[in-house]
Parts: sequence; structure tokens; C-alpha cells
Amino acid sequence: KYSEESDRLTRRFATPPMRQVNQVVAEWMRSVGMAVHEDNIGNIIGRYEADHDNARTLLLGSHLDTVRDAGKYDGPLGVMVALACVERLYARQQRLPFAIEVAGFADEEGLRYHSAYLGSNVVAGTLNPEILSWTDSDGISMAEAIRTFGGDPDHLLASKRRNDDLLGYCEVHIEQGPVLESLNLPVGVVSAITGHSRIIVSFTGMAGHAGTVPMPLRRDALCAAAEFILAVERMGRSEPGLITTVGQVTVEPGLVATVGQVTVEPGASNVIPGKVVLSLDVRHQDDATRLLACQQLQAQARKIGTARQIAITWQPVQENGMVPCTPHLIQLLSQAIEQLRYPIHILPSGAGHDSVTLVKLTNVAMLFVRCQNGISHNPAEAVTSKDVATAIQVMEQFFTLLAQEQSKNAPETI
Ligand code: HGY
Ligand code: MN
Ligand code: MN
Repeated sequence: KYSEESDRLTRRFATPPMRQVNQVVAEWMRSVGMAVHEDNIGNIIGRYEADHDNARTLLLGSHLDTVRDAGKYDGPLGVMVALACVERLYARQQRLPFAIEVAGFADEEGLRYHSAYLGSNVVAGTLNPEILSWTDSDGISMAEAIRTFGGDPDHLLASKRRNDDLLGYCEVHIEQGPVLESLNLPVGVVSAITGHSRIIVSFTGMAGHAGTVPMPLRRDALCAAAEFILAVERMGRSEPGLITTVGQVTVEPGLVATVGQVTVEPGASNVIPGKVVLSLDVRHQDDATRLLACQQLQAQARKIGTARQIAITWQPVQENGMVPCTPHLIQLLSQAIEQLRYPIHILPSGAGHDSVTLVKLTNVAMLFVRCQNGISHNPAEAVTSKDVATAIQVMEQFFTLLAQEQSKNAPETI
């Protein structure tokens, strides 16, 4: 219900609904014995102490921001499962041989400023300060938005988390794909997170009167963009990935290329569009394939521009290479699933997650939860409480395995 829009769920970075959500989550954290603080970019972080001082820390959590017209589970599910695990420990008055921190990240989707992972980049200490001057669609700079939210854009590095005490980061997230449902599995373990390029492309032609400029004399920016958008779709279809049905369905999305946002200027029905700006999202398991596809699309845009006398700009916004999850944590999560008598399925993530930044700070792992028809970034996103309960049980089993490791490795008590 915490949304910028009355008729759908949209919760962008550093907006009032994010303030409401941070307040509610902070209360829930405090109610289960956690110390809570908000860092300089607006991440809300709770800490549940260990059974002894100077213990290591397991970092859990996910993001609390959303895309536009979002589903309820992409992001918040990971924070809620982590809080549920702490709540159950607290109810049993149980402490583990390691502390648990739960992070509700301030921005993973990048909806407001196009640059994703702002929250986890601050925790990892890897946020590029140059982007603080970027402005949103209302002309508000990121630095100003952070200040208005109550953060401190001039001291983001002070919110970098030390990593010498970290056991790793483990995120629970809906799969946002059809594989677990097709295999009739409640949970799966992520092997790797696909590489991802975010680019802004602009087409500048000549605005003109829709009634007087003959068609051959036009430099219509929207027609050029439309030709490019279909070229993007053709490129994506050139390597659709493997959908094998031998024995079991495994979906390895090959190349995916998407134009999700388009702005048309001046945007009047009787004016030939003079300028179009669009977003380009290209992903692939293999980084070289992804980068080649981006190069080919840039060449295509230039060719269209030359043929139509349209000026093109090509601005890479963000590059994330493929991120393999940490084998040891994959093994522990798999063992936890096995001990609960579920089959283990290890699968790649076509979606990006905060692990792609936190891997620069510590070990990372992800537990996927089945979601209905694989739908996500859509209000129809759905999970079953039974599958969420299974995810909580797997995480508790995972804690037990980590605890056993901790006590095995603990320095001999005298
Ligand atoms: O775009 C993504 O993959 C993620 O939802 N930010
Ligand atoms: Mn997400
Ligand atoms: Mn998402």
C-alpha cells in the first residue's frame, strides 16, 4: 500500500512511500530484538546479535524499492523472509554463533535515476559519486533527493560496510521466471546472475508541422526510433536461448534485449517528433556475447541515423558482468534443501540482483522461490505461503549448517 500512485504500486528511490516503508520495517526489526539504523543513502539495516562478542555476521535482505506498476514480492519478499527467520529466533530466545544483519536496500531497480543498485553500492563502497548530479524526470538531482530523504550524499563512503566480519550475503527472491514452477519445485539455488547492459539512446531529427511538411522531407525522430526498436527485437530473437524439454524443462534465456522506456518530444499529435530518448536493456549469460550485441545495435542505430539524417547519441548508463555465486554457499544452501527432503535445482538468474554489487564486498548466494507463471515486474506477481514457509525453513537449516561450521572453526575455548 506504500506507493507513489493510488491505483498501482510504484515506489521509487528516496520518495515518501520509501520513508513510510523504512519506518514500518524498522518497527518490525525492533520488535524482534534488532538494533536498527538507516545509512547515508537510506538503506534500513537491522542487526540481531550473536551468542558471543566479536562473532562473524551473515548479511541478509533485499530491496524495498519497486519498478512502476510492480508486483508485491520482487524485493520485499527477501526482507520479510529474513525478518521472519529473526522473529522465530527471537521468539525462541535463541542466539546463533554469528550475528544476522538484514538490509532493506534503498534502490535496486534504478527506476528514478536509471542507475540501479544505489543502496547495495553504498554498502559495498562502490557508488560512483559522479552520478549524484544526475537528475530525475522532475529535474531533482540524486544528491538533493538523498538530502530530502534525510540521508547524507556527502558522506556515502562512511556507510560502506566493513567486510572482515562477514560470512557472506544471502538473498531470498522470487525466481521471476518459469523454471521452478515447470519442475514443480518450491525453491532453487542460484548459480550465477546474468550480465546486464543499460544504455540510453537518443534520436534527434526535426520537429515540424504535421500538416505541411511532405513525408520525403521529414526527419522524424520517432520513425527512426521505431525502426531501431524492431532491430533490438530482431537481435534478441537471433539467440533465443535453450528451451529443452528432454526430461525436464530448463530455460536458459539466451540474449534478451528490451526497450522499456521511450520519451517523445515535443509530444503533440500535430507535431512531427523532433527528439526521442529510449532505454535499452541487453543481457546474456556470456559477457562477450552481450557486449557484441550492444556493439551491433550501436552500429544499427548509426546506420538508421545516417539513412534518415537523424543524430544519434549512445550513452552507456550501467554495465554489470555476469556474477557467479559463491560455490561454498551454493553447496550449503543445497545441503539445507536436501536435508528438508526437497530435490535440489541450481539455476542461473536472468534478472539482476543486489548480489552483483555485494560480490565486491563478500561472498554471495541466492535462494529462489517459485512464483506463479514466472510472472514478475507485473502486479500479477504471486507466491504461495507454503513456498514462503519452505524458504524460511531452508534459511533456518542454512543457519544451522553455518553455525556448525562456525563452532567447528571457532578458536579452541580454553
Ligand atoms: O532489472 C532487473 O533485473 C532487476 O529487477 N533490477
Ligand atoms: Mn528484485
Ligand atoms: Mn526487479
